[in-house]
Amino acid sequence: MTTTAQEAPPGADQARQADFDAKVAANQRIEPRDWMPEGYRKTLVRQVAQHAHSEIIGMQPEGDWIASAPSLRRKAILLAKVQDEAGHGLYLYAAAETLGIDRAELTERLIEGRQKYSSIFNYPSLTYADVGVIGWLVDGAAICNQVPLCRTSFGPYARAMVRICKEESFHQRQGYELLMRMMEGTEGQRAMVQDAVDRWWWPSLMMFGPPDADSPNTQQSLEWGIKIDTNDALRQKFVDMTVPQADKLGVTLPDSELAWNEQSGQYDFGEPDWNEFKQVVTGSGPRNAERVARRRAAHEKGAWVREAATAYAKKHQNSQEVAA
Ligand code: FAQ
Repeated sequence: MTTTAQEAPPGADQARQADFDAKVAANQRIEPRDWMPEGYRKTLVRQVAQHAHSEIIGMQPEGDWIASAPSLRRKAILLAKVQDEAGHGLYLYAAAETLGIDRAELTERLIEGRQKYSSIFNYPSLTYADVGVIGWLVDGAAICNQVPLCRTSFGPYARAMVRICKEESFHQRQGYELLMRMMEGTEGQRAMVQDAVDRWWWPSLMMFGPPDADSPNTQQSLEWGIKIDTNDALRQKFVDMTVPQADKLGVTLPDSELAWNEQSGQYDFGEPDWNEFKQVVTGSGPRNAERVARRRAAHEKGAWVREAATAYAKKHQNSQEVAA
């Protein structure tokens, strides 16, 4: 039997699989042109797309405050942060495109509710203190989750993460600095900060995903080197990092079970409301409908820009062909 150029010779799949496994075991990067198992590709498309969508939808809760930021300085900082988030979304869509899926298709999946984005962005930002708390807690959780992903096995995703993490770290500091200033202010400002912390603490813990025992993807993703740590391990790391920061800030974290455990050398903490998490992830959170509707409206409003850019690119290509 002969084989065509497209067909792999017998045994080739096992050889490719062995090569892939060896690269992952040696912590080498898998690159877009390398052979990869279909499940690996699909898992990455799901995770990277969900991550990209989160950055883009994540522009909304803070973006709501750009027009009413309390000073020119705060407005400039917030504008820069929200623009960074757009940039993160674009790096991540570009990383997903190297897996053979178009950004336009991923956007369709998002606005049709076929793909998820982070649960955290389905909560409202009610006061300006929320801007600080999103920077401190939400970006703080994002950093805990994403620093290990700089070592994820898929090259384009890992490289995007390096740049994103640098910017997230600035984001977290700006949030903490804003809260420090508010805590030095009036009684009313301190109460605003505490109220925002009370509302965002538990949703921030949910960002890390379901408990390991209920996480269908973790085991396989760890084996493929897509994930480096489990959801629970990262949640614990976040709590241990954040409690001393809360003390320094002078706020109380809304968890009566939070206590230092001498034996484990970590903080014990309470269980998030996983029923609420399920509701939010399946589309029934406080702001799901509004977030997706706004993204859809922005996409429809931008149709003429995409059409014009495509027409321009085509014209440019045609004139180059004529000149050649
Ligand atoms: N929200 O089996 P697992 C940011 C889904 S970026 C919604 O544990 P996995 C920056 C999960 O997709 C924030 N869905 O899943 C910023 C899966 O769905 P399926 C985003 C969630 O993938 C800051 C199902 O549940 N970061 O914040 C969530 O192994 C400030 C089962 O879960 C990333 O995306 C959730 N929280 O682990 C921007 C980081 N958790 O299978 C603006 C990269 C789980 O039904 C302002 N992603 N699900 O389709 C990851 O590390 C992982 O995907 C996890 C979930 C850890 C999120």
